[in-house]
Amino acid sequence: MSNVTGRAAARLAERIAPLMRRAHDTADDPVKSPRTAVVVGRLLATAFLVCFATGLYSHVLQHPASWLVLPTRPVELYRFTQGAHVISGIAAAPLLLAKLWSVFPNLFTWPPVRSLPHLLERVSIAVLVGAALVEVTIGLLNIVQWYPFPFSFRTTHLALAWVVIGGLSIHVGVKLPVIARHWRRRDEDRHGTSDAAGRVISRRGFVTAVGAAAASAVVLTAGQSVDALAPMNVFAPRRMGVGPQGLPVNRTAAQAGIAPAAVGPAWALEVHSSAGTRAFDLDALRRMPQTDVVLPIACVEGWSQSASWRGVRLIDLLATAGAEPGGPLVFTSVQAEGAFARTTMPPEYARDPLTLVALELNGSVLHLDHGYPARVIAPGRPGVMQTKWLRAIEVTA
Ligand code: HEM
Ligand SMILES: Nc1nc2c(c(=O)[nH]1)N[C@H]1C(S)=C(S)[C@@H](COP(=O)(O)O)O[C@H]1N2
Ligand SMILES: [Mo]
Repeated sequence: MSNVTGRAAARLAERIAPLMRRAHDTADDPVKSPRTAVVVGRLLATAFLVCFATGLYSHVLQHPASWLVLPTRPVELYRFTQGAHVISGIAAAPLLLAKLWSVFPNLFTWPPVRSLPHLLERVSIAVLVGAALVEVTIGLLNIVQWYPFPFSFRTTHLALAWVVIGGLSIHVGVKLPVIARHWRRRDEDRHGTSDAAGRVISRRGFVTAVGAAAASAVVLTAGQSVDALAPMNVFAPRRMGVGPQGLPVNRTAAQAGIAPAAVGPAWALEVHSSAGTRAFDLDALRRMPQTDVVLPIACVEGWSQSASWRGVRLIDLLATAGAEPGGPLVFTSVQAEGAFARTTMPPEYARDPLTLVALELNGSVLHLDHGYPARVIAPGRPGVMQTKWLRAIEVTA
């Protein structure tokens, strides 16, 4: 019996082997050399590592451990890290495609498995490639606010980040000898080669073209977070300076279901603490000492912009209400539903003198879409935590 299957397998292999060899040769060309794979791979690995570090930072800011004191300075730190995350992510897309193209002929390796280590290596690369493609694709879909997939973006993106970085570590470890051999340019890498049809193919030309593609993708989108590049922002979903009061809006009052009556004359901001409940209507807030700060809105989706805010220092408001921030504070929005209707703020932000209950933006009363009558603005925090249309603040000791 085993003899029969053995012979069938051998005959099948005999048929497949030449097909695989032909596929390999068709896909192969002088550009797809180990040197190309190493040069593109270095850029891609750098982009992935920047994404991983800044992505984890973003995660920690949104899910802080109670023992961790988060930095409130520099005020633009999160603007910088999340800007770098999305910039590196965008650069990673063309680099990933180029990298896969440069190693594509290896898909037709024959025999497919030579040994147990070879099997493990191929499986780890399959996992790495799959995870990286999905990670980059859903990341790009997220920044254009399109969620055609049925799973939670953040949970999947975070889990795949570990898979990608784990797979990348194994891959680099296994390939270390090849990487070392081709780290520096060698004589045979220097010149173009001619293929069978006599066309000159230059590895450096390919790598330059890939670099140019990645650089263009960055330059034409990074203006959503980098002021100097703002004029060249053609493809990013948000434009600096475009929106009410010169600042983009992520979710409008209408989209958040804010009823005008809920933010009308009857509106008041409640502060709950062990000292009891105090309510501040808009006039009461306006009569308190006002502070001006310049702080960015830095959206997790990668757009950001600095703005001038004016309002009541949170720490002053809490003191007036007799509250002392010992533990996390809970902010509730007039918005009834959605992930941002309630947010939590570690006490280090509440104690920072730059953290405001803002009433004005860029010189005039907050636009309804920016959170009228009052919104929170704190240094170094992701935009999602800068709760608009405030209704209540709960202070825990
Ligand atoms: C290998 C590449 C990547 C890695 C390792 C990576 C890693 C991460 C990690 C760990 C997070 C935090 C997730 C969380 O808060 O639970 C994150 C968030 C995010 N990533 Fe990536 N990422 C990559 C590529 C991309 C790309 C290509 C884009 C888009 C251009 C992107 C856009 C985002 C966005 C918008 C968030 C914020 C999600 C949120 O908090 O709502 N990422 N990323
Ligand atoms: N109540 C509430 N607050 C919110 C949001 C929201 O949807 N609802 N969006 C948040 C997000 S994701 C960002 S980036 C900022 C954007 O602030 P802006 O619209 O004033 O620019 O508001 C945050 N505050
Ligand atoms: Mo955001």
